[in-house]
Amino acid sequence: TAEQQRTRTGLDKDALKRAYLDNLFYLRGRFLEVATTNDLYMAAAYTVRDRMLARWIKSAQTYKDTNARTVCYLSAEFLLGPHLLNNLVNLGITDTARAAGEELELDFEAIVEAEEEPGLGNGGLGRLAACYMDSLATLQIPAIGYGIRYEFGIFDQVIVDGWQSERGDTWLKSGNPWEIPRPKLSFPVGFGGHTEQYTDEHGALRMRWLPSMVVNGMAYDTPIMGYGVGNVNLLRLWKSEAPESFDFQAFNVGDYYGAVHAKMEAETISKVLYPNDEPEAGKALRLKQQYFFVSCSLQDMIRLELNNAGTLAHFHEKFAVQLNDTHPSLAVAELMRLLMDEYLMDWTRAWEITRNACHFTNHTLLPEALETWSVHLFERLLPRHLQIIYEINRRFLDEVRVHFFADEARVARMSIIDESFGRRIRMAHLAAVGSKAVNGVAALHTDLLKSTVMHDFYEMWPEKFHNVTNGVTPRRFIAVSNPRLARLITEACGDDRWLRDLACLKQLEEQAEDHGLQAQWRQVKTAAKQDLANWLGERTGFTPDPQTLFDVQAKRIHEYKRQHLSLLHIVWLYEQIKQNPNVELTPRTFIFGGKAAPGYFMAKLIIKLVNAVGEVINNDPQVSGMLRVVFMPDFNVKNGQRLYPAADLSEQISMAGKEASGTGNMKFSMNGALTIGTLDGANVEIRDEVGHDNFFLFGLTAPEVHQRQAEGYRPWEVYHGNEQLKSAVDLIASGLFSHGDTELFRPLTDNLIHSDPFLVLADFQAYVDCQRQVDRAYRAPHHWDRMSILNTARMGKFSSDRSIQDYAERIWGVAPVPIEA
Ligand code: 26V
Repeated sequence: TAEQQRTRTGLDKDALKRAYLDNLFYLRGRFLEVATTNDLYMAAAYTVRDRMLARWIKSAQTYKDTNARTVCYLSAEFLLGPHLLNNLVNLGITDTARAAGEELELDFEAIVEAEEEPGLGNGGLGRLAACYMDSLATLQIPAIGYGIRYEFGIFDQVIVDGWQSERGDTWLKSGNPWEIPRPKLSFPVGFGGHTEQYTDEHGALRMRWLPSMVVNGMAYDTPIMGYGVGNVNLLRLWKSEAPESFDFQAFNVGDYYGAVHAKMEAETISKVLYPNDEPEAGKALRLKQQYFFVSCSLQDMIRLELNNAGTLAHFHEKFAVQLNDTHPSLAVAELMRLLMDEYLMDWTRAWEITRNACHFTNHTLLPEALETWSVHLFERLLPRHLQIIYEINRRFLDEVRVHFFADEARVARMSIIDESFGRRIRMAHLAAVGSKAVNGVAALHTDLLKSTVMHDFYEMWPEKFHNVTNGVTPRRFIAVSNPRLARLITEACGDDRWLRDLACLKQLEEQAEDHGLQAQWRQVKTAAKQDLANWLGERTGFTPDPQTLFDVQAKRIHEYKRQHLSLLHIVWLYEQIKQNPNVELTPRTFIFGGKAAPGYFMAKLIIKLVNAVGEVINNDPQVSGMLRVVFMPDFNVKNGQRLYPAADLSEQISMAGKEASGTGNMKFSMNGALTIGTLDGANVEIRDEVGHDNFFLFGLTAPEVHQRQAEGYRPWEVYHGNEQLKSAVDLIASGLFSHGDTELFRPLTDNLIHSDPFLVLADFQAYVDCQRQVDRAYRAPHHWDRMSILNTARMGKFSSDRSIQDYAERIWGVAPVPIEA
């Protein structure tokens, strides 16, 4: 049985082969000859998972024994992306697994492709959580990610007649081999009902909450493997279920349909991921989701601490709770409730623990994105929490009154309750008051946070505010997605230390001018472009030419991100070529990707315009070889991994002051794309790192934007004052891209001319001029290759390892607990 054991854990080729056939037979009931692609994938997944389990158990045991402080990352979203190849890379057995596959005559790539990714997030915020889980494990920091196991993640996007159409995501339909259900690990979560006061056995007045409905949260555990270490951390996602007793009771009184209905209602809570970027998602179900996962997670932490220490007095020393935006900010009220109502602690001690356990990250300054919930809804759903929030607020506002002596205007601004239109709870205020630290996600964003939306809080508690610039994991976004580049970097650096310590990439700098490296660098890029071209050809019917410059904008579709600024440039280019077929231009392929929130009309119209412009341009023989436009459908983690390696130019063109950080910008740059961008979010820091000469900067700065708007911005004056801009806008309105329909794109062009809230027209000329410089630079290949190499070489700062190191030292005060590989 030592031999059997090795079949489960051995990392050599023969062990992998034996394990694979074993799993295929015993877990899927198949021989190779009759297995479906899904069977082949599942057997591979189980084979890899087996190799993580012993390390997972050992990690959990060691963490428990050492009593180390554990990071609990609370996030409504984890946008993990496919596990299989990532886990192979982190285990360090990709080549062995490929060789084992070959000997079994398996199609390794097809098996990797077969995985349906868990899309449990919208975009940047959810993907950041996933990168941070990877880095926490890699840095050997004990951590648990807590979230929701949505049955339906982000919708699949299909393009029908140029329009986005949404298809339900069915990531669980063929089974999820990475998760382990824990039916016995579940917690009750109440909703509704009322509260009552009572006197406990010591004569103290206490509150109890008698909810009208209770659901159970059941744990599903996924191992998160660190790179090159033995540490495996835990991602624990909660699924809502009806308590068994519930339907039984109803069944006994004969209300069978009532019972089924109650069960359905309970299961609805974790059914579907909401778009986070659509205003007016203020639905009760969303608040229920937030409370549901926060309560389960805190109950779980309390269980762990009571098992270990037998008391909750040191809860905050044991756990560093990180609130990923305001979605989990109810944790502040829920931890207070649990400590006081369930564990009979007094207010002062409970507040001390809460305020020292929680930390809050803000991810956006957009006013319409700042979460508030009506007091009304709270009264109905969470009456006890409302009381607690009132009491937190009462005590807090008294502090404000003393601190800013007799400044009632300030009190009103800072209150957790917004009294202006209907009473609403400001979740960011609750999170800030109840946390030890508040952080923004890029230097500029943190500065703006301190000077605008959280200015009063910053003045009251300057020491509470921190900046932690976002980062992304080089394991997934270089090693997994761009193996050719990874190999070349390792060769050029002499070893693969850079994958653990991205600052090592600096070594590439001295070779940036080396024509030998440059040639290889270009080959790697061209091969990735060819791969992408083939994929796009299969999916869209249009195969781009890898010899053209690949100009890519991939991110959620949003007006503030200004995909339409790029479109105006494309239309302008088209006019130039039509007017003068000999105009000197660098042949380009513009590639767009991104989902629009299902209810966001303008974003959907932008997608339609990309496709409409593409249809006309791509079919115009006069511009063939010069200009192409393609929309990559269903941009998600998996498709992102095809895009980042293939980009020559990365578009990061949001209106300055609007993009909190951006993280796609980092993924592109790591893969050797140059950036054209505004001084927004992390672009500012990327430009400082890669060198100002290696970054194409344009556009108004955040203070200039502010000033323009304060003066009264009049886009129609810009429109009438710039002939080229006017003709580009007019061309869109003319019907050229809409089969003569002059109404279709009118909402977009009218909005630009008459309102233009994101200063697209104001930045148009600067953008076009900057793109001309890009054109010129691309025509000098050695110069371009050098800049490309320098971009990759100087991306050390943007590894999520650095971000997590910052959090660990400056915010959480946690130390590594090494587990041997
Ligand atoms: C929410 C809303 C709601 C109302 C309509 C407009 C709107 C726009 C965006 C959002 C998203 C808010 C949270 C979020 O996803 N922020 C993103 O977080 C990333 C990770 O920190 C960061 O890189 C992105 O810049 C930031 O937009």
